[in-house]
Amino acid sequence: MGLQLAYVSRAECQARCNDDVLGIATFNGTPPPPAGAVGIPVARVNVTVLPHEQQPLYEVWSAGRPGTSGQHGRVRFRRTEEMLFGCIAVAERDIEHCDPGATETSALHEATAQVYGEVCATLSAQGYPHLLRVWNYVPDINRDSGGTERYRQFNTARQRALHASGRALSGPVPAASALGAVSDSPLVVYFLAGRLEPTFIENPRQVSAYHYPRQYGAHRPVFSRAALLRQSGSVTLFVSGTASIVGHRSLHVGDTVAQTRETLTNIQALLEEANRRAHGARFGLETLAYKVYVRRPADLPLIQSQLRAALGSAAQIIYLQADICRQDLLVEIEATGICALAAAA
Ligand code: 3EB
Repeated sequence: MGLQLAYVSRAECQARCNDDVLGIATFNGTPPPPAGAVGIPVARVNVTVLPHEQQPLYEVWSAGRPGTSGQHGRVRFRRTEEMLFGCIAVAERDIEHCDPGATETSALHEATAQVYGEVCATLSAQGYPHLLRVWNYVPDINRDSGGTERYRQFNTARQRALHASGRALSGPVPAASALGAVSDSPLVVYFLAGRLEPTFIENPRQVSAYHYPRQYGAHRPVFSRAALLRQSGSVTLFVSGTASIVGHRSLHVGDTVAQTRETLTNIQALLEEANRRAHGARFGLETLAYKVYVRRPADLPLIQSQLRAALGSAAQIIYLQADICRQDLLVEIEATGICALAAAA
């Protein structure tokens, strides 16, 4: 059995905590003690789970075989022969404290540079050169500071840090999500990396993010729309955070239902593209696991009813409240599909 993903409660997470777990992300949760005990990396993401009365959620990645844990700089990781899960958190507060005279770049810029520098250093030291999937949680992502939106500061620093580590800035770049986190929380990044190069997929309905025109920022966001990973027994599709963007423009400004539908149309188009290159695997909308980011909690029922209608009741879906990296976007959806292959494959 290969890579597996589950979104579960704390109790369920503890029940699943064994050697096979590669890494965990918690959303408004405290880390489960068994994970800490055996050195499983836990990314603590400071975003609210929806609906509000809902318990904390745990995103659990398992490898199907025992892993080995380690740490490189501030990156905590766990790896198998095929892949590595890692996470890092850096607080801007600590940066300001260390370097109060920094004027040329913001604390967020510096935190992002440190995070990406350490992630890339970890991957070269451990020998997992291919970043597959990255999750970025940036506190106050839409706030302006020094005349520039913080998401744009993050993009500038991410691009420079990847460049400084000798990495591509377009083409073979990881699938990703970048969302807001609660004010004053640290910048939290977690990721999956592999030994073998995945297939990166772009969306025929969208301009590649790494080719966005300059109106969205001086430095482009470095991510692919999806990554397709072939392993011994399975093919995994990592779908990046996807929103109501067609071409490079945000569509249906102010209309949550229409944005949700457009986002699903985008994911469907991406799936068709992925299926053409999926080495015999087949992905369908109803077979993915979804993480849905909702800007305004009051929109939850509208979004839920659209998704239930489109995906059926069996699909695994969790909802989080988060700011999305364009002010005019109200919903963003990421997804993961894991397709078992016949033993001969
Ligand atoms: C978009 O399509 C919406 O900066 O890493 C989605 C996924 C988005 C990843 C990132 C941003 C990122 O442009 C925003």
